[in-house]
Amino acid sequence: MNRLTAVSPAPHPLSEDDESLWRTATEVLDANWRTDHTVPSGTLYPHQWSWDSAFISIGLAHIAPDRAWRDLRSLFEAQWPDGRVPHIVFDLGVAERDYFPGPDFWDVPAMSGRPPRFSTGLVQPPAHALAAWEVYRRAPGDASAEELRRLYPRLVALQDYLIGSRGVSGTGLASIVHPWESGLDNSPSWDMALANVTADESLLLRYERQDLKRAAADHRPTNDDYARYIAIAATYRNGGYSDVDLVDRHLFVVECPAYNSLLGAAEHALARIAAVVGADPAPHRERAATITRSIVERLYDPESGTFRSLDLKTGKLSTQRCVNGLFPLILGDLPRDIVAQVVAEAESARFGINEMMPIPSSDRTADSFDANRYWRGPVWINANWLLARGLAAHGYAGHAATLRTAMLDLVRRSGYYEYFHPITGNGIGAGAFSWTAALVLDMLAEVGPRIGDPGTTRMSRTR
Ligand code: 2M8
Repeated sequence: MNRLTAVSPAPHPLSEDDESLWRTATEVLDANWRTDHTVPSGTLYPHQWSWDSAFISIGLAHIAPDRAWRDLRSLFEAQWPDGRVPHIVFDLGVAERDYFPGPDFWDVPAMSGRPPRFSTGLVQPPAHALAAWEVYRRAPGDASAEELRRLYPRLVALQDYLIGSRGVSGTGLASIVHPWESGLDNSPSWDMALANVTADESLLLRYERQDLKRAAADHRPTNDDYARYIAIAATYRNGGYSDVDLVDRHLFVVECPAYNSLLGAAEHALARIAAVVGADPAPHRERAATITRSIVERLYDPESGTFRSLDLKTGKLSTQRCVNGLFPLILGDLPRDIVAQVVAEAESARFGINEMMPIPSSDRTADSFDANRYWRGPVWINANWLLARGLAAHGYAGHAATLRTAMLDLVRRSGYYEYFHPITGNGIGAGAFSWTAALVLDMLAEVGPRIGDPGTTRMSRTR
């Protein structure tokens, strides 16, 4: 495997502590590089994951732009003819027993020159257009412009798939058909919809969980939830991954505010990319405006001043307040009065922006809050990095800086963990986790207190 021969320097002088953080983050990404992509973790996640690659590429742009583009390219080489970009691209050299559900479970047919079983049939949050734009801004030049030109039609095809085939409500929003598609897999945001899915735990006798061999059971989803995940995935697979009549035929069909915020952010990014590659930005701007409008009309609950997920099978908004409800902050065109409500929610005791700890994945005061179990309470760096960007873009530079300080302190103290205990700050899940390292690099590279106001200020590079 290629190794980065030397650690690329930060774009500006760092303190001794930060210099060491920069070096160790680089080492994590280097160790997790596999020929043409980065794995999220060498132990728990030995394949390529879709939205992980987006965050990872943003960090790689600072130290190895060629790898950043290669990572994104590898992922999009696995794009299906219908435009979907799979949530996992399998490394067929990795043994089936090393990750469940692996290639045999998903049983995807050969397509686009790919061998059978090369991926799952699910998608993940469309963070890639945003990532491609951010990589380009961090590593500008002809080579990056050429990469953007190559990726642009593929990024558009992904949006077309999500807004078309997954646009069940016809409002410009995309539905997810599995909690894994949200990336916030085990969030309480899905509890109401999952309660209507019956699954027999005996499924877990047929299909053996591998995650519990590598992570503590009380940090991972319960068997009950896992059986439901398997049942939902098997239904989609048995239907040939068809998106026809989803609401009637499928067990889980939900509109998520985080997913759709990234869908909208992708259109904003595509408008900028279009301007570079000589395409028309106007349709992207129109789509972005529609998505923001629909998120507000459909997923905002004015009484609580929060965004929730919407179960399309029952027509009900989830009652749970989770970090996905804060994600619309990443939309620059979110109406100001609603921004203020979401910021109030982020400041409240439920999420509590403060210098000691980044924002937890779920409402600290709710019965469903679980400080250890993933996406039900712990702190995740990718969510906080996105929220910090959104806060900065809406003029809350102080909050953005507070989050940035809290994230860097947490990682300095505990290491590059997958997620963190929201009270003690202890690392949980996989160590040496790629997107944590990548986003630390990005935060260290940033000049001044702002976290990447999209489209305006950014670091000045001296390298
Ligand atoms: C987690 O999800 C995978 C399934 O996709 C798992 O639990 O096995 C989530 O945190 C997801 O957001 C992430 O992309 C993935 C790999 O880091 O792990």
